[in-house]
Amino acid sequence: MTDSSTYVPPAVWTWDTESGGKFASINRPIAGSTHEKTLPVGDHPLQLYSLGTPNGVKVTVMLEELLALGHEGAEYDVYLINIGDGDQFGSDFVDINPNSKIPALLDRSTTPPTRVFESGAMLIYLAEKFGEFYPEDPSARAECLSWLFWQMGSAPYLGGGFGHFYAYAPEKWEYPINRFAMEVKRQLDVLDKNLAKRRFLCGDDYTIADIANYPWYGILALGKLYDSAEFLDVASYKNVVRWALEVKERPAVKLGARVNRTWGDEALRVTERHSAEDFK
Ligand SMILES: N[C@@H](CCC(=O)N[C@@H](CS)C(=O)NCC(=O)O)C(=O)O
Repeated sequence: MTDSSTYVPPAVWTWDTESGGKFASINRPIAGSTHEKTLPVGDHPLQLYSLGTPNGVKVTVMLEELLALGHEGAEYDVYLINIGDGDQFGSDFVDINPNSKIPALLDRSTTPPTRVFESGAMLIYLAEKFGEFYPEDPSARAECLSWLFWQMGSAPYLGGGFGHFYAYAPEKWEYPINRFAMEVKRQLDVLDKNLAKRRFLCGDDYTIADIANYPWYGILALGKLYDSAEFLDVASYKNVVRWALEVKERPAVKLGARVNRTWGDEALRVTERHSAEDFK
């Protein structure tokens, strides 16, 4: 790779260099499948293909929350998609998610089956399908959607920006780390100021906005993302920490966070989930 101080972009970018960094081997500039691959299908209406990253956990937490409320229709099979091995480029997966990223959801209770890609779209789909964690009043719903879409728009700066350059890039470059640390601290302050006035992101009730934000900003505030707690001084965002500590204790959050985990405490990993028995 060219030194950043001497690099002059060519007139037309070409895909001919190894960028380095943790995910270099799976990144490519084209869409579509690379190989034929049939996905497994279980007995339940909802089939999820995912991995236990923050975007994947949003959906498994939502499903566990729905099951905790007694919605049997929320029973799901979830299969592991190993993005390091390129499973997201298999033909069946790309049919569900043309964007080749986990999570991907297929609802087989409809005819034809309904595909859903983008974790935020899945939260809204499930919230509407089961009538939970989503305010009915249009103004309250708009506030909930605002914080949900805030997360969808903001987290790429945290993950793809700050996390990439602080934790995964092949070298530490001051310019991008400064730029994204500044933005992530601003985002934490946005949340902190909101949570100074509210118990949950949209008010008194726990909603899909909390479910979407917790695996990113809650985990960050609890000092468990990118080993960055001291660098970002996350403890100073006291309202975010208070909110994260409350959400963390929800039984469904604990269960959902274990699903599709292939790292961390082995005793807690549930690499595939087909029923509540899998947690035992
Ligand atoms: N906006 C998408 C982001 C999904 C996403 O970035 N997934 C990552 C893992 S957290 C992924 O599958 N990466 C594989 C790749 O980029 O090839 C969502 O929220 O569903």
